[in-house]
Amino acid sequence: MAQKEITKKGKDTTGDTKNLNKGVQHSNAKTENLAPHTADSTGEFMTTNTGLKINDDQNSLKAGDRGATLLEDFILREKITHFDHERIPERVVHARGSGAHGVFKVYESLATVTKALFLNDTATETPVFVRFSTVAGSKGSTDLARDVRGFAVRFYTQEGNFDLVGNNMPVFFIQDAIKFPDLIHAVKPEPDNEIPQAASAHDTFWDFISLTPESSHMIMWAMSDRAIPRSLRMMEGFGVHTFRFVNAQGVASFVKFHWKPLLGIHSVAWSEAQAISGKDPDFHRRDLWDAIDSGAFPEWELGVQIVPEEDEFKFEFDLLDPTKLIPEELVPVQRVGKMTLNRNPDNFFAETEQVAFHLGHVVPGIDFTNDPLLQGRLFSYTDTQLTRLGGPNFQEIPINRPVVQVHNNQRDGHMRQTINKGKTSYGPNSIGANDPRQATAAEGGFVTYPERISAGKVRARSKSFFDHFSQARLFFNSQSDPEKNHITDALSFELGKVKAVDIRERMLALLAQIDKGLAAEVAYALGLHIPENIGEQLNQNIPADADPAGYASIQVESSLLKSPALSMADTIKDSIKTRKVAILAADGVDDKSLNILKAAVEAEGGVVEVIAPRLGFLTSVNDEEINVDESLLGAASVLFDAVYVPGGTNSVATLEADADAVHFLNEAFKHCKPIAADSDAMQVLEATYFSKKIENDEGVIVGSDTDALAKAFINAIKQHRFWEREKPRKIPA
Ligand code: HDE
Repeated sequence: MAQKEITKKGKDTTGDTKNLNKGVQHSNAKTENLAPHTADSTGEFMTTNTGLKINDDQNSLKAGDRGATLLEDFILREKITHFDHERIPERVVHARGSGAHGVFKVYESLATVTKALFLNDTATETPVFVRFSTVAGSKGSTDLARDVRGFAVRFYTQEGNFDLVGNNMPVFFIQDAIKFPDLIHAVKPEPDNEIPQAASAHDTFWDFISLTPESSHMIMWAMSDRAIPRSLRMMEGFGVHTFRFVNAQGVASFVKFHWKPLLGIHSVAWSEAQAISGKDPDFHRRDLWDAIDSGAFPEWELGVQIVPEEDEFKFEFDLLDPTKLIPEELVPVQRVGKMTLNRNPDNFFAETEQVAFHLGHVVPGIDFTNDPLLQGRLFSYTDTQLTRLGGPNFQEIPINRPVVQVHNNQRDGHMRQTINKGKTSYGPNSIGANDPRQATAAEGGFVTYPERISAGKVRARSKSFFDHFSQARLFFNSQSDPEKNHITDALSFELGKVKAVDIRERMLALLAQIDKGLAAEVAYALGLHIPENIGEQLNQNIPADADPAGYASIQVESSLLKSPALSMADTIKDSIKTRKVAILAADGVDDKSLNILKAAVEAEGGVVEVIAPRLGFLTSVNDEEINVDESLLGAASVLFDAVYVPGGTNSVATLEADADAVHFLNEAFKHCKPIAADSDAMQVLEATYFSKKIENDEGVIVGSDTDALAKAFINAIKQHRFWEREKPRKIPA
């Protein structure tokens, strides 16, 4: 697809100025496909929905200027009626989301394993639309809830839409779709009082989890820092289920999908997440929007783990079990292509809200497995859109339309858009020459992989799904010490909010099955003891219908003790692109040191904001005017990745005496962020509680040579956080 570059002003080379937000953008098959459905009112007259020009949209039609209002006023009625029906039901899960457009390109042909054309042709740039989401909260809830993140990608391929509807964690809470409504009812706000919003820290969630040992592995992920990402751009994505690739010869293999962020995987601290939720509940949405708007396009590499069909039973776990991952040390992740998000939506509702993903949207070369969670999802996604989008024609909404033509004998229904010509809407037919016709596999028709199945009908769980703890333990053992501490703290926080002591105790028994040390630390925080005879306790407490096989205490040891790929401590740390740096300053600031550091950070792709006691301009020691981006009143350290204090006698004296400036630094220190200061600004650091520790503290850099200081500071920002600072475990702010 030829690329048309569009300039900052939103003009492309053909002079079309419609519907483009800022930033350099590219046209592709999907932007062209959306174009006829977009509208731009710039310079246009206002009209009714029938196209009648409106003369007065501010006053209703009245009998005399003091009323009453006349029923005749069709303009008033149309405007109010449309408004009355503006809302549609939010998604039952993943209600809160943020979307973006982009493109995907495969590095090398994957034809040996899949015939999917978009994975075969290195010249094809496939348009994508991505929606990231939290799971439990409502549409207006905070971005920083401790939660799983949805990571749904639609590829608009030349063979139809392919949706990879994944999460930022590679496993799931349950093994069978029939339990999904129970899981979601348990995590959503409690039904009597609708409390709490966007939080799992309450009785019904942990009641369900404590009775559902298969959730152990996912609980380790959900209580880890993965659940509080620094940015949607800094999360991994996973297809979760094992899918199937099929090549042109009909040979199948198993595949797990991954997304690897090129900025690395980073998180925030839990106390920081809670503060961000108050300071900027749209933190992730804004961060994604701003990055794309400024041209810092987020990128991920698509990864695949491929398992030949004959190796299906080679593993200690069942490939069909969605509570298990394939450790990367056993089957390496091959990076096969790159996705770049390069355009913000024009309209949130029309695109991000109305997009309807479905993992049943596949293309030839990609097929399903019998994972019982996957199988249930195949039903749910279309079904839910019928209520959410109001009928069976939701595929005709512009964001959902494929870039290829749609022809079939489906007709009518609410809000039908397509005007189908001809007399026939059935097949076989002779009147219409039997069109539209079916395609053979050679013509690109989708042919289901002919997997052999021979079995009796049963309502049962395979015994190969009964090991619930080995990978939970593998995950925990693979974490760095700070990551382990965060899991302990998260569990202590969450279970601390649970009122029923028996639920807390049952959770301790479950945790003890994963790691006794972890269970002991959480028990200490809760002021409880781990129940004795753990296995028996579990079996006694878990009702037979929750654990029909009595397998709650089955222990299997993974032969792999550690998987470094599971720890965020091992992520790439080579860039400060889009990281936000605060410079604290006041009148009399040394503009030289401020400007040198600012330029150095910006040269590496970082974003700098000057924060001062008041908005407007600062006057530097050399009488230079410096623009202030935020006042100390409006800013907060939790919205930044790092902080710098330049010199300048008056500036330093003002900041030292400003409680908000000192708090800013204390909080940045508490959240283990890099802090830099000019030697002349030592006074400000001395006003903080951490000043005594400066000498030994990694990530706190003081110096008078600004060039050298900037270099060290940039290296520190690349590290993201200095979690070791938490060793004493209690840092005030
Ligand atoms: Fe979903 N899920 N899910 N899910 N899911 C929905 O579909 C469902 C599951 C995921 O940004 C719903 O359009 C069932 C796993 C994402 O629009 C609904 C089961 C994974 C999104 C639904 C699961 C996901 C959804 C609600 C168990 C990771 C948001 C609105 C069998 C692999 C997509 C909608 C977007 C949304 C059902 C489990 C990911 C109700 C029944 C596992 C990212 O259909």
